[in-house]
Amino acid sequence: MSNLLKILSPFNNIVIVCHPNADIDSLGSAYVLFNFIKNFLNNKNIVIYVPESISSSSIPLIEYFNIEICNEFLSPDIFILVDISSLNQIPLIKSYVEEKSIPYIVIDHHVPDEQTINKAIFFIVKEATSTCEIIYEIIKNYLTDKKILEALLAGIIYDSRRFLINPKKSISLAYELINKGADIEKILQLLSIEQNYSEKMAKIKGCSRMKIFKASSWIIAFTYVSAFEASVARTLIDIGADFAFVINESERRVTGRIREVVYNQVRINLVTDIIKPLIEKYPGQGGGHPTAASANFNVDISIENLISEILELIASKLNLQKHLICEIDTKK
Ligand SMILES: [Mn+2]
Repeated sequence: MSNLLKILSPFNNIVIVCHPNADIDSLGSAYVLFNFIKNFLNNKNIVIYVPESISSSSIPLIEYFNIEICNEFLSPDIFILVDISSLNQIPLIKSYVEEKSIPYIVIDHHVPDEQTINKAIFFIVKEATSTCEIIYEIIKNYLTDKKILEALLAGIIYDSRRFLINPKKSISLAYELINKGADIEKILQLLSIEQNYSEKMAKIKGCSRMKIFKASSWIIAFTYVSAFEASVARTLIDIGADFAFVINESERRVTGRIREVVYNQVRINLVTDIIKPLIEKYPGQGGGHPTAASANFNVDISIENLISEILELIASKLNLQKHLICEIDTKK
């Protein structure tokens, strides 16, 4: 961590950047870094910046931790990108980097975007279930404040999907944080606060509009909604789909999820096998994890077209002929 502090020491205006629709892994990481830097480097002007919106599930936690979020920043000297793999996700920051040569640091656990990493003045990017996990490993010897421990715990619980992903690591880290004083009951309670009406509606609509395909013994589900795509995709996986793709036609976006055990078996990587080939054919930006990723296109693609393209990619990865993937009649 001293490396990070050393690199930051000449800069006065530090902007910590979360990803759009910031979740608690991104916000928790930003909050912990904010306090860490404040503690060790005096007289710095630091803000946490969130482009666009905040994920609705983060709101109770923002209130509990009292995280101050800025929608603007003045003359930044350096950016710290947390839980973000590519500058393409944050066009405003990208323009500062390109036009004003503002340096940046990346701390992240997604599949790295080479271009973004190569231009960073410093990065800590590795495979982990959450960015909070990476930050914890770096600063664990300096941690004493209960809220800081809890912010890391919240990010770890959230991104591990309550210890379903990489349980051995996430449970042991949570155990360490609890032993140091984090109140896991409080955090679990904040993470389970009733979702809002529109999110519930999006999930229910998403389920009712599903198109289902069978590829050997795998179930591939597609649907469309106009918001909460990640949450809808997770719901489709929760109810039994092995692959879930949620299309937001007006925003020209597709969000995919693969069930973890399926990924371990078939090794279809959403980022490299689905999203990347799609954005090569239909220009856009995309990224994420092997089992959770999304793409934003710059051109219109119909839902039918997108479904057909994705099925084609899955078929070729599974070494299946596309016609062997059949649609399931949901009326029977
Ligand atoms: Mn994350």
